[in-house]
Amino acid sequence: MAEELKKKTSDAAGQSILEKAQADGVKTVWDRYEAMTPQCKWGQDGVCCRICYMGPCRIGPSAKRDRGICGATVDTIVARNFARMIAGGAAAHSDHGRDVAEILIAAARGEAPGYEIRDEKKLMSVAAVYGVPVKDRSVNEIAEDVGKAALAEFGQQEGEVKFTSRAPERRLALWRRHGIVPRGVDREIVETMHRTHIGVDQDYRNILMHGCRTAIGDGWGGSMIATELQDILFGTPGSLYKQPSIGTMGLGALKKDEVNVVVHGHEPILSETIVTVAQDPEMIEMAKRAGAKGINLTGMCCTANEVLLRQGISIAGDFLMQELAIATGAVETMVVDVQCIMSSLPEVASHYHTKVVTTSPKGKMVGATHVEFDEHDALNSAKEIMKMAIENFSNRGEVNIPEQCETNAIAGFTHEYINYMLGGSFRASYWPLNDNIINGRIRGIAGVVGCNNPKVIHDEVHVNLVKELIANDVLVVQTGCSAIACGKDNLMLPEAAMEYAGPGLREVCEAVGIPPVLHSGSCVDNSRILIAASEMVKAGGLGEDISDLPVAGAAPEWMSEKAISIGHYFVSSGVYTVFGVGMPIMGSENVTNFLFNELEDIVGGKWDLELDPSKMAAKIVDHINKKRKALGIEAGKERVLYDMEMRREIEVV
Ligand code: CUV
Ligand code: SF4
Repeated sequence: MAEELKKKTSDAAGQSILEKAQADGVKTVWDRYEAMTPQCKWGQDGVCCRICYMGPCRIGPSAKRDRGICGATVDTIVARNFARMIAGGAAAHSDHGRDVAEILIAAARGEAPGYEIRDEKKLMSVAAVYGVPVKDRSVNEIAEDVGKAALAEFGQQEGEVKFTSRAPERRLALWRRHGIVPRGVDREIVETMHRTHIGVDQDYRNILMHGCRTAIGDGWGGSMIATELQDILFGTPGSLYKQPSIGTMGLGALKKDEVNVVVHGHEPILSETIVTVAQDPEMIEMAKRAGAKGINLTGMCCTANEVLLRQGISIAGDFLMQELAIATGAVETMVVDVQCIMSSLPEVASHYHTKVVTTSPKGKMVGATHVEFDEHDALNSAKEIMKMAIENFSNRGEVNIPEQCETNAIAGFTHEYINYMLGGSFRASYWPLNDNIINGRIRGIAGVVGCNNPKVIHDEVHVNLVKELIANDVLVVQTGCSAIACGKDNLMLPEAAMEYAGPGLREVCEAVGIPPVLHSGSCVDNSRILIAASEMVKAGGLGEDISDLPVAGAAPEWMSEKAISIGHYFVSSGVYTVFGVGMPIMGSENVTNFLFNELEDIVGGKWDLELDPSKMAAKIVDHINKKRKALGIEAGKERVLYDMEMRREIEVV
């Protein structure tokens, strides 16, 4: 049994609760995955087309079926499917960004009590990008105009999405040359849907280049708007308080004797208000009257990252742990908004006392309680949810929170904070970072991001990849569930540098007092990595463009369309990006070759696929070495090869 569990998740607490869930007769994602295997090979390779109802068509190796009924080649079909994934992911991030813009406007007008402008510095920097006048105007007047300018980016039909102007000059020039600067966020998504309708764009290269434009509209548009405007409303993590947050990570963050409320999903609009309400003395008093010691708020998935970064709220788990959290029997309420919420939650919750509460009109679930979150009356919506949770405390059955040592993680390494941390308030700058890369202490930087996927052992690929990278003096920057995976594994503490980092990286971490693995936030916060990379270029000494930097991206356990959009905007921004698990393009040699090779000559970045974390690390390090060589800053360092002993050491968790 124990061996079986280890093949599902590498999280020890997760294993014990999974065992409990099985004993309780609860079906989890792993059971459903098993029931689904063997999975459809056509779908996995991206060669199944359902775009029109002459189909479905699937292209196989047999010459008889080498085209769809409409005549589409396998290249067209695979490219269209991939482009639609980009559009789906870009739509999700961007619709989130749009919501934030609307709240910012409402807050500035005084129509959203509870929300206010918390980071004026960030407001001013965004106002400058949008050309919003600031002289002799109140903060709220400026904020309203910034919100309107951001909102207009979605429906804009002509011109350029403004945040692209933050990219290095060369990058923007390259995008312009190839006609892939997004005109408006929504426009490119809609155009992707149009182009991929039956009988429109049939040239796989042309489809995928428009995919670049759409994805850039996500990374440098919708996602960046979400991040920047959230910072304005809730504070830029790290920089506001001149220190990052510290929180607990893992199922052990749930508390036996307190009312446990888990916020799960993506938008801090909701969770920030729940944080406020959880600290309300009146609510705490109510919890005590119900027999609890207090209220314990924890997060799940990207919402968790948002509230950890800004508020130091603990994280109960990543994507594959949402059902397990409920199976502890300790969760009074799981409050969800949008994205990555498993449809199984109400069913799982029905085995326990847990209430699943949906809050967004965009995301309802049969079997859940819907409390619509009204931003004009946010506090009362949050209080209603909190009261339900408190009342539910007495309905608890058996509770089993896995004993685990407390895993802390430091989080909040936004580009503003990195800047401050390295240079101090007065000479804030990226130069010290660049300098450490040039002198070879830090070999390069890898962004390791993305989801979990039951096709691989939960969290194992993330953790093993990241450990090998830091052993090779690669500083790792993380977001999303990948960040939670490594945080749970104690990699986001300064001590981790002593234990796992190579000598150069260790020296830098010790001098600055940072972990070797930096938590930069949620999925939309991948836009922070784009800005950090642009700042590195601007600080000098490492080339003229993001594609010159010794950096790489990875999503070792990805599953969502959002991950594909993120991958494609990293590539389009000039970053070598390697995914794990598999990619739904392998059915077309031409598409694979275009994404894995040809694109590099066009945009300077390219895709890659590698399932084994060790080989993935090797590819990233080799790529970084190649870039160092081109910059003339080879450190003469060979890649550290893991011998068996080192590997054993690493595997002892
Ligand atoms: Ni948006 S997209 S599973 S929560 S990182 Fe986590 Fe992150 Fe993927 Fe979802
Ligand atoms: Fe088949 Fe072409 Fe219709 Fe796709 S668009 S389902 S390939 S006929």
